[in-house]
Amino acid sequence: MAAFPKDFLWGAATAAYQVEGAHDEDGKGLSIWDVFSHLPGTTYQGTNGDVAVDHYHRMQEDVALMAEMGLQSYRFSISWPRLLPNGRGEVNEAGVKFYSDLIDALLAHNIVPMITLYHWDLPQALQDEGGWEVRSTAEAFEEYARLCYTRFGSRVKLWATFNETIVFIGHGYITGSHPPSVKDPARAIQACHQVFIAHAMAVKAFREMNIDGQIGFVNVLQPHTPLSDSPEDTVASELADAIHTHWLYDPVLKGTYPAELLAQTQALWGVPRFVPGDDELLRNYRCDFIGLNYYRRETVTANSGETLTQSNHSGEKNSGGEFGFKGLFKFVRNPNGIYTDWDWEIWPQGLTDGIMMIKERYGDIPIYITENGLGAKDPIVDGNIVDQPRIDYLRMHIDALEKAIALGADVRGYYPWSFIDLLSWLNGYKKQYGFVYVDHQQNLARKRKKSFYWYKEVINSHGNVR
Ligand code: BGP
Repeated sequence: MAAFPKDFLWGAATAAYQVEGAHDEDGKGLSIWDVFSHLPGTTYQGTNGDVAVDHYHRMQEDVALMAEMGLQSYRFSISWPRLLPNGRGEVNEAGVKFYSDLIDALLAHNIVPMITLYHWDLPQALQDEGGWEVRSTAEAFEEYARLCYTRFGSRVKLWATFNETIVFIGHGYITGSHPPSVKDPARAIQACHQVFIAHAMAVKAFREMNIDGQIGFVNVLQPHTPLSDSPEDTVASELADAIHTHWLYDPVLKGTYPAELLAQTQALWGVPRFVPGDDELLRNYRCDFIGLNYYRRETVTANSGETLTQSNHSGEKNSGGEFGFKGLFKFVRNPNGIYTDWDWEIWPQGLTDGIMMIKERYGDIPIYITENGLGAKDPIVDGNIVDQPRIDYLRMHIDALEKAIALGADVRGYYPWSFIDLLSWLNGYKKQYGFVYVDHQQNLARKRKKSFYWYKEVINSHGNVR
């Protein structure tokens, strides 16, 4: 018998910019991704989410497919500029209606909605005022969160404030590959701080408005393994843990930054700068749950050289290069690892280990696996999408998840990425993740993949058949 608790939710996930399209329809304002993706050379072969997979117009059809698959929960994000075209102030009622209809459609099929408030599509109007580097964006986020609670709060019980701060801040302010394309670690740390404050403000509003539900935060779960047992690699791996994990999880789960690292960044760059009251906000308004996005682990070695930011966006194996911070650590290929075409290591044990690491450091916090999946170029045989590698990947990770539950972790749901093929931010439409295929040659027609039928059986048997 599988160890999945009775109320465990079998879900799937997407994000607004990656599926909706209709980027300038029905009163929607532009997001930073609408603007950035139109600048030459920013994305893979100039791909963008103007149309994406047209979920905005095909929402009912997509929800019908979710229902057919037996999905028990659907994690999606709200496009902030679709509700508030200027980031604050005037409400776009057509945008509210879209999400309201989506929620109703899900509930009509007994699919539990999980909302992510921020999956990277900041209103451009707020970026123009300084984006995450200024406190007024955190204040606007609270206004946006309150609007969502008011309009959807009686129907939605699961809320996440932010998706993967390390990615949108790291790429937005250190590597420069996401908007606003800055390359300055000090500015990254300050922007990251405003995000934690925005999160705490949104949690405070959630408590003040007595919303009947749970609110959490979604982080990348990325275990680190030293390349060798040399003291240098061990230190490098510990540093990666501190910067990539503790810095992002501690403020939202413990309400404080890791003390040693905080002292170092403040001595080095004078950031993060606190304003009076920040300490209390972080301490008093912590998460009800943590969402973990797990794809891969990283193998770590000491880096005496420069900052490295090369990665594989083409899906040509071994075109990845290395990633690392000057003088601290770098991520390198594990000589024994099995890799995807985008050079991400497939290592299911990391899901068990990562969950247990979270439990050990943060205690019995409820956990949702909010993303997990395989990005691949799916084989098509006689018109059928035979995505066996995805089935194998997910099966191994469900095994790993079951192990963590058996070891005592309080995991309440599993949301593979993604429900449907969608736009990968920097990798275009070539990198597929979905249970549902989208035919870009045939007017974006939906087709069920092999994994669709497989996951349906997993859900139907509550994880027993897989
Ligand atoms: C996560 C994001 C998702 C999604 C996924 C796959 O970081 O939350 O939005 O894109 O990774 O990543 P990619 O599309 O780069 O393969």
